Amino acid sequence: MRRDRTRLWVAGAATGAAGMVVAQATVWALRAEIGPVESVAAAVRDGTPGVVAVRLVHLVGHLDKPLLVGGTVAILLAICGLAGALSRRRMLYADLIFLALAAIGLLAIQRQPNATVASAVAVIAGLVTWLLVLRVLVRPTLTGSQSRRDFLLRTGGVVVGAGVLAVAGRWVGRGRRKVEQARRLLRLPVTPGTEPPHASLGVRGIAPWRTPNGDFYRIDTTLVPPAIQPTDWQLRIHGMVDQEVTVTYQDLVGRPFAEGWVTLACVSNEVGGDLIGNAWWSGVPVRELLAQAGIQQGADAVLQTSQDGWTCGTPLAALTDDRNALLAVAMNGRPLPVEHGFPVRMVVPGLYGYVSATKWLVDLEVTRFDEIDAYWTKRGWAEEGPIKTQSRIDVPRDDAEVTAGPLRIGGSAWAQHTGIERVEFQLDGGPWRTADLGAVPKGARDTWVQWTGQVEVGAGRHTLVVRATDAAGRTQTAVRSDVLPDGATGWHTVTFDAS
Ligand SMILES: Nc1nc2c(c(=O)[nH]1)N[C@H]1C(S)=C(S)[C@@H](COP(=O)(O)O)O[C@H]1N2
Ligand SMILES: [Mo]
Repeated sequence: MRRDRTRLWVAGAATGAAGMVVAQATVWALRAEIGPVESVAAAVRDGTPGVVAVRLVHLVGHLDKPLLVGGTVAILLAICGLAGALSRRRMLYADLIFLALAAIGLLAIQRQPNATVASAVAVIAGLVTWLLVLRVLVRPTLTGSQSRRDFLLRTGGVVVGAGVLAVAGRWVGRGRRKVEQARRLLRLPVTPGTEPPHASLGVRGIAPWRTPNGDFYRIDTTLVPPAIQPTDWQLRIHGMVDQEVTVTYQDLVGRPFAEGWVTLACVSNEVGGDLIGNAWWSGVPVRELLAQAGIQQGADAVLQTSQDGWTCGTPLAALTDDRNALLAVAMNGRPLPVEHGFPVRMVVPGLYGYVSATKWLVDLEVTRFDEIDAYWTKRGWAEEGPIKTQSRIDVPRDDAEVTAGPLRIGGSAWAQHTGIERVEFQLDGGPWRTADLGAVPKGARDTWVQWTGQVEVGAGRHTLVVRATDAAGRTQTAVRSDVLPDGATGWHTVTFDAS
């Protein structure tokens, strides 16, 4: 009896481990950036009261990450052990625990900005593993006479199987190595871009003015980012044109380049959100290629298609006017990272990514809006997606605890392709005050701008609001609207405590 009970706990924990390994193997195989275990650990971290977290970090120093993940895994294993034990009463109880854990995993993933469908697929793979493996491990114990040898064999088999899968997952992910290699060996006629003086105000906690490639937000529908060799890449331009044009990578990088600072933003960026980044992009102005093809009367749109079949419709005018919409091959002076569209993507100043920023771009069809139905517009998002003017408070963070007295505040504001004229902030419903603005490149209107200000805060709870006015004199609306169908509006507000 006691022996059976122990076996059920062990079987539950082994099942738990197998599911987590399968989930992680899926993350590796699909090259997802973040998996369920990490996401749950992050949720635990964010859910830990600030004081406790700070204390912990001070106690354990840079060991906080492994401890956090290790601790989370240990707790999960214990819960899985409990599921094993409960399976004696009813298998359903165990299944419900696994379902609940999977639901927590999905919720945790969903709050990670760099999570993709692949992260969710990993949860499902883990859940299926849990449901199946538990049955394999506990059935014999539950139905009575099981030898110690049989129990050890089954449990051992599951552990070994999971290990093999983990190795296989990493190996499959490595299949993309060759493209990474080709990418590293490329020498492109690009410059790294120099951040203009005073673009960064040097306030701790404000997102850096230039977003490093590794920190740049990533949004796409792909499970596995397409791995395209530059030598295999071609772009076809067709539709309402005088003559079809096909360009190879070599042909493209042999043309005159243009470079510039452009801040990309996602339409699903909530007010105050971080689905936005600023980079120095290098490539060939797409209008040159469109001109070469010869655009016919009546066209007003370009349907862009990526190698994995994602599509978006872009106003023809935005690709042909003087804003330098680019067939970009480099980001911050480096060949595009695979996740950001290697070898070629589109970058159009002023438009949300979902209507313009096609990664792994392979096809441009000159057409009319009334003849196309692109990926996101089919799903209820607006046909046209100009980026809305927004401002964000980066310091203090929402719910922060600060020292009473003078407080430096700041953040970023953007009105791509119009430019920011003014940023104002308001503390505790008092008068609006004008913020100091960082510099932007000369004549540029396509990047965000940093803002900062100084306030005096007494002990207690405070509310800080920010709003921006664009170069055309339009102040962003206070009316809160959802990201669907064409981008969020409203003033970013944070509350914090001073003591
Ligand atoms: N091929 C492809 N390109 C795509 C997408 C996609 O799903 N597939 N998503 C778009 C969206 S919604 C955004 S916001 C930007 C994000 O670009 P990033 O991942 O480089 O930040 O890419 C755009 N380009
Ligand atoms: Mo997006």
